[in-house]
Amino acid sequence: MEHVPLITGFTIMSLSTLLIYLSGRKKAAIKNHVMMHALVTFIAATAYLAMALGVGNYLSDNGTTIYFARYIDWTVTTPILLAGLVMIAFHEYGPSSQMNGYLTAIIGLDIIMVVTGLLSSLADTFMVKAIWYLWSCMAFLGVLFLLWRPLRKIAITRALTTAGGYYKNITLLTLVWLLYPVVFLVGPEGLHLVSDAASVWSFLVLDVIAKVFYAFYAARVLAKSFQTTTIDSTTV
Ligand code: RET
Repeated sequence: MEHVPLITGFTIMSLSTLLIYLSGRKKAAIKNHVMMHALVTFIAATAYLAMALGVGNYLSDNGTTIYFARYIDWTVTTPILLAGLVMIAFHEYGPSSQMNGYLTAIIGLDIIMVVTGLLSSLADTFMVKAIWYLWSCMAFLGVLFLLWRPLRKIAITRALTTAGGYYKNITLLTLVWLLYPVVFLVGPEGLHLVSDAASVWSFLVLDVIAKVFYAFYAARVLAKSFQTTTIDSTTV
């Protein structure tokens, strides 16, 4: 178990939750998005605390530690991040929009991606590990396809004020998310080319970009799209 990166992760995610909340709570136009991002880091802080305290860390027969809290974190936080993007793509559709089933589809694929990633991590033989890893990658490709094809088209044709913001956000998200399967593959849960410590540190760096940096980036990009001036929320 890697105490230093796990406690570091807990500290960064806790402080980030406060910072994201405090910096965005008065921006009425993007408040919903700010709350979603603060919830993501809050859940991550909780997961890092559980991992640091040794709750849900499973030592498999071949000596690999599997952190269940990490997969529970991803199962909850990645749908929140994707839901934010679907909402941006459908921005100008109005409150009656059912989002054409895209919300259900993208969250479904995303949850399958995370759960089958966990199955790959738990598998004993190389073959079974590889099958679940590839299955997870297929679901991930489905997520990326929805973001880059139908949802991007919808954002361009309908969500005129936020289309640019949508594009910038999916670009950053795709670049960072693509690194997760790479870190998994070279880490102890995959080919074991690097140590548990290196793997935990790498996931921490990715988490800071995907959850914390992305929160501020998305808030800036969206606020620009809306051309909002800060409004005191008590007046709205
Ligand atoms: C796994 C391993 C199996 C193959 C694939 C994976 C993808 C994981 C991703 C995780 C993203 C997590 C984020 C969390 C932030 O809150 C499960 C590692 C494709 C893309 C962004």
